[in-house]
Amino acid sequence: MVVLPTQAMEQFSLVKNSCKATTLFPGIPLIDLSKPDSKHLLVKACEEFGFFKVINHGVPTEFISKLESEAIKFFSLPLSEKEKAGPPDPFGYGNKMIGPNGDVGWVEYILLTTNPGFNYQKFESVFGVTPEKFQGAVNDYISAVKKMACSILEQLAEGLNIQPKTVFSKLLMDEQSDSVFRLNHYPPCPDLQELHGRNLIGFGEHTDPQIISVLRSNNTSGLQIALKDGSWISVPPDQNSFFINVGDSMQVLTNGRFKSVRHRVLANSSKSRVSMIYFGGPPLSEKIAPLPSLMEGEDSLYKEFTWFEYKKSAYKSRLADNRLGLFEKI
Ligand code: GA4
Repeated sequence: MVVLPTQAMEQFSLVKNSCKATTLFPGIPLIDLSKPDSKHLLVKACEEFGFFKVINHGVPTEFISKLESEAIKFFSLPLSEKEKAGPPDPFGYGNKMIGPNGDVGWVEYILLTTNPGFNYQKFESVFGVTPEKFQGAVNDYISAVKKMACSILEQLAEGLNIQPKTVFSKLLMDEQSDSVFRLNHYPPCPDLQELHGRNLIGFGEHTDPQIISVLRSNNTSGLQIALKDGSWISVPPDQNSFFINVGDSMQVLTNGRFKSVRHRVLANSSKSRVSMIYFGGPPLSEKIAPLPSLMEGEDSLYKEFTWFEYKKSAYKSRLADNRLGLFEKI
């Protein structure tokens, strides 16, 4: 067994083992998107957890497995090769360092923008002269997942009784939508036994700044979400389903009715975890403010801001910060 020197372990965050990654929580809302009553269940899940799992999602299995195998191929390359596709500034390959402000995790990743004109040149040296296979797998996957995200957003608008039903989905459908895509690889950490009842952080606790995030992972556990009382629960992995997170912008659009969920990933001692996440965001110039039809005489809980302003401020923050705090009215 390779034993990491204590010094090397010290740069990573450890958390008390109050909730083992292996003690899985059975109560995550499960929503069948093919059922006619799903809109009400979606609203309830966004209010209670800001998190839920969907089945009968319509994303072809072939797109998922193609992208997963491309991702595994990439992450299996020698570090020196992968680094040719880095650093993530903000797009590209990253290893252990997350964001620009000193966060670290037991993770390596690829961050991409979903903009149609994105230049895959950085990946050329890694995938050969033509990175088309990787690019094709990413594009097929993103289009299918975006379609599902938009259908969920339309059902949410219907469930909330707001019109038009495209109020949320049009933000992702816009050509200028500022959405991001992330492939994460959490290598197994064999030395976890040495941590005396503590867990090693793969990806530190945070909320997602965007509107909605769509996550799919292989069958390795690690993802945890925080409940309203602040306790952490482990999400049972399910490689055939998608997990949906409410993001900060959605919390604002609904004036706090939907909660942006705090989540994190713990490292696993024996299994490697691979996840793929689509973060659906609005155009940079979009004003993010509670929808008037949801206010019913209430005051807005937030100062008005554009997505550009929120993003700028997010990139100055640490992962665990409460980014919406700066925009709350007192
Ligand atoms: C969290 C959600 C997405 O993974 C991400 C992350 C981004 C990054 O990894 O570059 C951020 C983080 C995320 C929020 C605060 C800033 C920016 C790291 C960080 C410390 C891609 C995103 O959009 O915001």
